[in-house]
Amino acid sequence: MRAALALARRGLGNAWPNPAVGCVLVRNGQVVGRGWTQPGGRPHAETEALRRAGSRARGATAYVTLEPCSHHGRTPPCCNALAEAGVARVVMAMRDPDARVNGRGLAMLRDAGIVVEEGLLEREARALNAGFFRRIQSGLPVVTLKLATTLDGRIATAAGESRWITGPEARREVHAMRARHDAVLVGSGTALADDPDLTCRIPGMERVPMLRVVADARLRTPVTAGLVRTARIAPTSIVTAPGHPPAALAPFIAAGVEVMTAPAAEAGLDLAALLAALARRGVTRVLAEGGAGMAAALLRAGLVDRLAWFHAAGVMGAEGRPAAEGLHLAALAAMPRFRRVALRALGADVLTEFERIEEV
Ligand code: AOF
Ligand code: ZN
Repeated sequence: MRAALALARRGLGNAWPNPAVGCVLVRNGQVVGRGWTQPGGRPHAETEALRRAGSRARGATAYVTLEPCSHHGRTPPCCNALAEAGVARVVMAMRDPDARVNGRGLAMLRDAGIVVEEGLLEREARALNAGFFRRIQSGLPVVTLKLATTLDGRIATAAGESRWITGPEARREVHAMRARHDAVLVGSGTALADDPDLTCRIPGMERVPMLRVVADARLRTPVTAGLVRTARIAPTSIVTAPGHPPAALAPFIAAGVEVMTAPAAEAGLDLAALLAALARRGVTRVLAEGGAGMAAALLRAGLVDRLAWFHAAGVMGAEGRPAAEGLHLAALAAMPRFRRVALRALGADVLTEFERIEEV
């Protein structure tokens, strides 16, 4: 199951709207097939593993990180495929909460005479596809907020200079992080100031299904921005407030940008509504990359599930621009708090990862 989880991880950031599933087929103590959910969500992991195993799947045990599907989608259910291949036993980490499956897969396998066990490494499997489960259960994706700051939490000098605060190792890690997410989100201020690319440029890790999303209530993004000009190569969505005249949207649509709307809020857009719109589009994992207004708004709304904070060993002082602006804390008790889950040195920088502490 650990091997199946490692395979599943390969699908993070490109299996959406489907969960990233892994499958290992074992016969007589030997691995005879391995598979994971393919880009765009099909073929499923089990199909891939069975294809590789061929006739060696007969009598094998399938270790799957999620309950095999029982519904007819673009292809017949994985349960049928497992039964037809003669798989003798299926060990699944957990059930699939998708309403079309949710226990039906398990029943189908048992009806076919297959021995079924569930719950092996369930916690790990749940964490791996937290985004998919969140989308199914509450119509939102999970959100990682990425920040790259000085030791005193600054993201740019007073003059706006920010390239580069962190070194090449940290920046490469940001690219890898993008590849593991379904969508990368920035505010229009960042799109204007940095003209970022927001792709993963690590060879072999480019992710075509990844969405680049600009939250832009006032439609300030210039049509000449890189994100707009490259929209046909790497998909770009602009989420804006309703009510802009069609003529204002037309140049973006003509450039291949997907224009979505979300209700406006005091400063910008209602980010919960924006995230819900992305979830309806199939997005399960969002990497928010700034700027300071977006970071504060996400934190204030309690929408940050995970923090990825890169610290460069430098100091800018209070004149530098802060990482989160507009948090408006009423009291210390209201401060968003996180639990550290990982700590790593990257060149001269440090990456600390945190998880939200759920209120009890
Ligand atoms: C599996 N193995 O690798 C994945 C599964 O749209 P479809 O037909 O591809 O079905 C999508 C649903 O299948 C998805 O919502 C989830 O319940 C399940 N994903 N199932 O047996 C896989 N990715
Ligand atoms: Zn399936």
